[in-house]
Amino acid sequence: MRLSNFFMPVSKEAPADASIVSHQLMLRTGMVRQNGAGIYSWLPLGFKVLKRIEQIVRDEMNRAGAVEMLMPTLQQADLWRESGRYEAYGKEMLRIKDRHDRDMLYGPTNEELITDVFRTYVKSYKQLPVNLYHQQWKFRDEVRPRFGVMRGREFLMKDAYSFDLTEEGARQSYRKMFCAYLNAFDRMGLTAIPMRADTGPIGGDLSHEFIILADTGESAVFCDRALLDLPAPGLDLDFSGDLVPVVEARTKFYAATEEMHDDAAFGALPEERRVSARGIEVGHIFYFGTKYSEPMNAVVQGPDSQMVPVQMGSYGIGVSRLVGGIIEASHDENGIVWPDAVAPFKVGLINMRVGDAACDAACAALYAQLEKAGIDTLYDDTDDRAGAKFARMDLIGLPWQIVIGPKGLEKGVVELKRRKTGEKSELSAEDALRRIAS
Ligand code: 5CA
Repeated sequence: MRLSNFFMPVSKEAPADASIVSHQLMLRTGMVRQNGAGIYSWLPLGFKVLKRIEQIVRDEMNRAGAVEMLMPTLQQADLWRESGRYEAYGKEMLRIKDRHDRDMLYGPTNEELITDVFRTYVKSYKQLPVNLYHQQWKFRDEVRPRFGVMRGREFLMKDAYSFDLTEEGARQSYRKMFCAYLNAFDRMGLTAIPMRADTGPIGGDLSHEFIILADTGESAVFCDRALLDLPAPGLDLDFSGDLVPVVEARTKFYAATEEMHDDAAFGALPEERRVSARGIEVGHIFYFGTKYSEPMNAVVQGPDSQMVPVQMGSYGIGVSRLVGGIIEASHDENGIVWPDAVAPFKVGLINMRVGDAACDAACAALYAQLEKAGIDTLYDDTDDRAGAKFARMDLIGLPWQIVIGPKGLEKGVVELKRRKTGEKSELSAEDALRRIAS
């Protein structure tokens, strides 16, 4: 992408109405534009990151055997009356009437809708297990939308729903999601810690929140330091195998959110292992048995011909919240430092002297090669001052920068900079390309 042709309204000043660094940086880099309290337009740069996160989530859901679909944002109130949640959900739910005076709502979550899909088509235990997910916008009329996309009113969520015949089957589905989450967050460059959590309006008795540690996190969290260094299960994990040890390797350590915190158990840890911090909830998984299947009559015929309500769980990831969360976890005084896997572009190519025939030709040639190699590149072909170009490239935080100027070209070299470390080297354009591609 040529910057002269892109839409990236970067501003120099820190916005006055943003209190945390990720929100400030998202506004300064022109990733989002607020349209109302907790409601945002995703401008091209922010949209690219959102799509990258969505794709990682999709890969890891698919790898764990979940199947993607898409449900609507608007739902019929009648389904929620069946589960009993229409009244129970309270003011967070945006209630709407259509022209026929029918009660509708903008979905804050999808347990009812997916249970209705399931009961329509699945009648026998032989069709189980099933895990269906989508990535769709939700609306929750939060009392205090704040911190930009981290606590929005309209936000993008990945929500998956599992259906099993038995409780043990449902627990296995839960474990698959548990492991898939660790891999997905790891791919995004995050250390997400599963913590025992309260189930709130979703319900059920088994639940983990996946928390990344950050000073600006909304919740107080407590965990064993050992959890910070545990590697993710890895992309070669066999999801059809025994996942109990993989999950237990994590759940054996103390980790809890404020609501579930047990001071005595935490205090029993050696002091140097006690981590008391603030965290951002990027995912939340639930096992709730028959809470929805029973009232909504989602039953299947079991092996003994009896009709039984299915065992369910639901599994959410805050896709749009993650954009802010990743910035909270990865930035420095000059701006964002995108982890490679979620960066909007992999490379920023800076032409130091636009209009100079040699610089223009060298940049055009390298830009073409990068694109040909499938390396997403933002080519700064504007005639802004060199200093302004460097600052802007640091601010938007692409993993690699390549600077091409007249002095280097005389020596036959370009400058390659790794944003994360600030490490710079001079090398030929071909070697720069090779380094980035590896
Ligand atoms: N139905 C279940 C799981 S599918 C559910 O709704 N879970 S949840 O309420 O915990 O939401 C799932 C994830 O969405 C949360 O972990 C969080 O990362 C994200 N999320 C929740 N509320 C907001 C919000 N107001 N703004 C941005 N992200 C949010």
